[in-house]
Amino acid sequence: MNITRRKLIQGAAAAVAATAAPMTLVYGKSAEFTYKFANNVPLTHPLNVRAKAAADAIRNETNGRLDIQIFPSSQLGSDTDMLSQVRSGGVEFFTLSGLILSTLVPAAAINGVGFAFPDYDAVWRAMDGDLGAYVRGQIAKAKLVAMDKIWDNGFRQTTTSTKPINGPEDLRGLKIRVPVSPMWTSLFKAFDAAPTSINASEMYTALQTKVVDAQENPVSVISLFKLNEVQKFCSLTNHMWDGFWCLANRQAWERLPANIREIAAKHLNAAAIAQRADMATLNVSLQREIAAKGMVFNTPRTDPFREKLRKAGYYAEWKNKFGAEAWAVLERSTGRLA
Ligand code: X2X
Repeated sequence: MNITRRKLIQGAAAAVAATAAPMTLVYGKSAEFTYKFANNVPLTHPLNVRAKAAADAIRNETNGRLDIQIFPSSQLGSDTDMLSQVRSGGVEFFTLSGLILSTLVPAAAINGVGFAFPDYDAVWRAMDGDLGAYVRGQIAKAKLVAMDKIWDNGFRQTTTSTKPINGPEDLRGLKIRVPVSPMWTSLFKAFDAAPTSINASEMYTALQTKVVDAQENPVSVISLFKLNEVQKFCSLTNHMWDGFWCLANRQAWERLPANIREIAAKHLNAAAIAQRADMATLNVSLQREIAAKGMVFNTPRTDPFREKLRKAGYYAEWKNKFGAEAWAVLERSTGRLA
């Protein structure tokens, strides 16, 4: 290493030490509980912006006793890895799509049933109501704690490098990346597509190297992961709504004194509510932004997709898997599906 480079690195280390110093001065001691908060989205995503604000508020209100550090962008591993870590306690907090969580807690995929929710009003009524309570109860049985308020990922749209999707027949044979979850695989198989399960951390490369030609995600993720650089068309299929449960390792959660737990839950839930509002604004502005950069948008009618799913036996299959009771809770917010 040459001198200049070494100096630069030493300088950078000193700068980090200098910015870290005030915290030590304010609280006079290091935190009693230092917890990791991991997730798969970039630092720029409202989930991380609001999680960071919540961590600051929690540190403040607990007089520095609980220090939550954010690890964005799958820095600690893929979703599959991070799920193992939050179960073992290697990570204390992890925000994860309910559909991916369903590999451990099958009921957690229920909000992802294709074309179930017509709009956000119906989503929040369900997720802040009976359906969310039912899923959190199932999560608790897996020895994880889910905070009351689920964070928004969004209504998912379909992008391709090849052609717009105008109807279900355009999905036939399409090589599409989906996250790792039977709910996604089953949905796209019902459309006769060729889904491949790939973690979010590998998504950009898989599209760039043409391992797959398509993927599906909310506009916010498409833009913040820069997928518009490797995808041309975005069809607003709105085929499912997906959210992030804020999960805590149960032992780590219960190790916290009750008053600290209360402060943490209060700020994390408030952050989720604020994040939902951020997402509503962002989805509109980001669509405009990536359209200006050349992404081509279209809006197909949803009825033919739903009809195809019905004919393929998709709804009947999932009703059977989730059970009549859970399905009835879902249909209370969505109307009749199967
Ligand atoms: O992996 C994805 O596609 C993402 C970012 O939407 C989820 O976390 C489910």
